[in-house]
Parts: sequence; C-alpha cells; structure tokens
Amino acid sequence: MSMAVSGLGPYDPQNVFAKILRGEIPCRKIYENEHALAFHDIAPKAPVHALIIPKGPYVSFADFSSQASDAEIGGFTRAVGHVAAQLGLEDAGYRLLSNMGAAAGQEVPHFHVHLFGGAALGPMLQ
Ligand code: DGP
Repeated sequence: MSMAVSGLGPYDPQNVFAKILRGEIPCRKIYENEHALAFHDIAPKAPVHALIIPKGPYVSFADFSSQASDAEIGGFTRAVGHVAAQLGLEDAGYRLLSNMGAAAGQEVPHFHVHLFGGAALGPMLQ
C-alpha cells in the first residue's frame, strides 16, 4: 500500500479523484480502460488540459511506479497515448507533466498525469 514518500501522507480514499473514480462527483470523461480514467481538468491551463489517473490507490508517481503491477502501468501508459490520439494532438504535439509530492506542488493526493495541448506551449507550465 501507499508509503508516505511524497510528503502527502498515506492514501486518502476521500480525495477528489477517488470520488470521481467512484462516481460520487462528476467529471468530463475522455477515455477509460481497465486501469485508467481520463477527464478534462476543472481549471484548464491550456486549450486542452486533460488528466489521466490510474484506478488503483496510489498517492504519487513514486507509489505508482514502485507498487503498481506491470499490467496497471501498461494500461495507464496506453491510456495516456490513447487520450492524446483521441484529442487529435499527435501531429501538433503535447506536453505531459506530473507533480510528484508536496515539493512539486501536487495538490490532489492521487497520482495523475496532466496532458496539455491545443496551442504552442511555453517552455514551462506551472
Ligand atoms: P496537481 O497540482 O498536479 O495535484 O493538479 C491537480 C489538478 O486537478 C488541478 O489542475 C485541478 C484539478 N482538479 C482539482 N479538483 C478537480 C475536480 O474536482 N475535477 C476535475 N476535473 N479536476 C480537478
């Protein structure tokens, strides 16, 4: 189970993405497979700003990369690529970003990857 390597503590099943996974709060869903769910960010920082999350209870990238099964990691990674293709971003390009832990400003303690696109992106998006 999740270790407190991120400064965010153990996995909190009441975090907002856990509630989205359980269907307790709505999201604008983009794509779903056995191991991952993708939806639009509620406060987009680019014309396209998607979030891809694993379905398992992982606080951060450190937890996910060390504790998830190969099948979960594979399903999640394929979901990221599928979302980029579904959103028509492959030719123009896009940016993937994941804030790992408190020092990086991770706010939601359920591992997620941001996918930004739809415009020429600056050298860095916070
Ligand atoms: P991070 O700072 O990396 O933990 O980013 C968390 C992102 O989650 C942030 O861009 C805003 C987004 N977010 C927070 N709450 C909700 C929500 O209820 N629904 C959706 N769709 N996105 C949310």
